[in-house]
Amino acid sequence: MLRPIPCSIMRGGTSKGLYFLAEDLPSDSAKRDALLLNLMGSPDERQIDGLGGAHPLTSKVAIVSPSTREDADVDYLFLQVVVDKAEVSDAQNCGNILAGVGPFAIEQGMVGANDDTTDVRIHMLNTGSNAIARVQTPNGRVNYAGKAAIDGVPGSAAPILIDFLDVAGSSCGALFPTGNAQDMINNVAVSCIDNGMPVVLLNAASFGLSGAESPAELEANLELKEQIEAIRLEAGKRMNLGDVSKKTVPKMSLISPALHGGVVNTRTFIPHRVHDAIGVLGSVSVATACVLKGTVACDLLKQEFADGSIEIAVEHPTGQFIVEMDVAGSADIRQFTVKRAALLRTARMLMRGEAMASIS
Ligand code: NQM
Repeated sequence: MLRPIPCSIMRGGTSKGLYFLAEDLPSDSAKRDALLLNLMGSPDERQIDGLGGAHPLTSKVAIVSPSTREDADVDYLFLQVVVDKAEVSDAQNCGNILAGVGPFAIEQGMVGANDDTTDVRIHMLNTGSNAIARVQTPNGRVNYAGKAAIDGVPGSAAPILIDFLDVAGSSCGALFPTGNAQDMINNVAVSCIDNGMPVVLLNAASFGLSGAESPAELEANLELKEQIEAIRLEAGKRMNLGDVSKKTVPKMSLISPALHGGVVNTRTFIPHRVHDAIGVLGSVSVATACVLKGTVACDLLKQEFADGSIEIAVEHPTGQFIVEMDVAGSADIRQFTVKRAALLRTARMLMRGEAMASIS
């Protein structure tokens, strides 16, 4: 028997996922995860018997509920459904899927819409941090059409402005969880940083790469993948994440000099496939490393940044990601604070209805 579950499918930024109200899913996490695996069609590389798109970027879930907190309207739990394994992970957050949470919450009547724009205050349960998403709501209805273009998505759509307020160290306990701007792991210089997403930055040149290789080329390089995974497993321990063999963090960003007028160029393992662009919070972490002394990014860029409001263009395989940050203190990792990180995303409601689960 098939069991209907109310569900929306949305594109959030450069990712796509299933959006649910928490009340429509089992409260027991083992039962919930079994249901999500079934709906997505995992484990199966093609996810042929489910709604997943056969890639980590299209095998994502947002679970939204009213918040009990004074400083938030809704709570958002992100779950990564692994494509080819029977695994569902809450160990990471996702800023792209976050872009759909504001519109979803308004569409579901959880947040009342204003006449022009509506700010949705979102508490991100994976990391215990907050974001504010500004959604366009002319005449009190969510508007998806508009002129904002983001690299990695064809066409344009209505802008959703997202402010992150307190994401530094939200997964690892500190912005630089190893206590250093730079460490050596397996004879490779790395910077381990968490400004909303745990990321290990590595210089592409350390692996004999230019940094301009395509995701497909990098994924086909098995020796490189093995080296990067070995560094990741050790970095995970040093970043207070424990055994990360079954976790999708930390992400591994290969950096190289910018090619198209940006600040830095990236290729990011998330962590086993290579991102076609770069994650939202992932790019906030990379951008932060760029402005701080002693990181592998700083060594590579040889560029100084001042206090105040700065914009960092992070290049990726399909374009650029602009991160705006209000920073204070100095470029020393011990005296530096990010007061706010802001960025632009778009989202689109693709389907609203019932997903049919083939387990009870
Ligand atoms: O870093 C992919 C994505 C992400 C995560 C990943 C993200 C973020 O693009 O906030 O958005 O790194 O797994 O959806």
